[in-house]
Amino acid sequence: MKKIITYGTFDLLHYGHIQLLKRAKAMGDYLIVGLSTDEFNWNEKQKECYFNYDKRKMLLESLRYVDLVIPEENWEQKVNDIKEFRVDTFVMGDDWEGKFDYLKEFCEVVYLSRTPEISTTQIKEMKKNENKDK
Ligand code: C2G
Repeated sequence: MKKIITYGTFDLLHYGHIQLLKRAKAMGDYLIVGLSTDEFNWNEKQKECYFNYDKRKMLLESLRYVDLVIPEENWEQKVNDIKEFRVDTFVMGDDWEGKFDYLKEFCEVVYLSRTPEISTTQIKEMKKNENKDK
């Protein structure tokens, strides 16, 4: 069984995230998602999530492409995750191109093209503008 892993916040889940997860799953048989906890998002990525970890986890677990969701609590856990789950391939969007090359010692590292024109930030902006127009 070929195992794939990817990590992210996946807040306000949108088709850019789905495209990434779909392509990641197509590379193997089993997809694990390291989902950033609320604390990790705030402390390390200065991201305040619209949906909390449990809701984001529930959304991901409802997707046909996702087989397992684990918490991402720090930047350093990736090596242990890859070893513990016997991961074959680590996948990230290419906005992270090169940032995780150190993982090549442990598994294949693949950066997939991001889906342009959609992001959680843009969704929030669109909502803000809609409210202004009201
Ligand atoms: N993504 C994408 N296209 C978009 C938006 C996001 O392909 N339009 C991808 C990102 O490249 C990433 C994944 O979807 O691979 C999750 O995106 P985020 O939730 O923004 O993840 P991020 O905050 O970048 O966290 O340790 C890694 C970090 O946890 C990644």
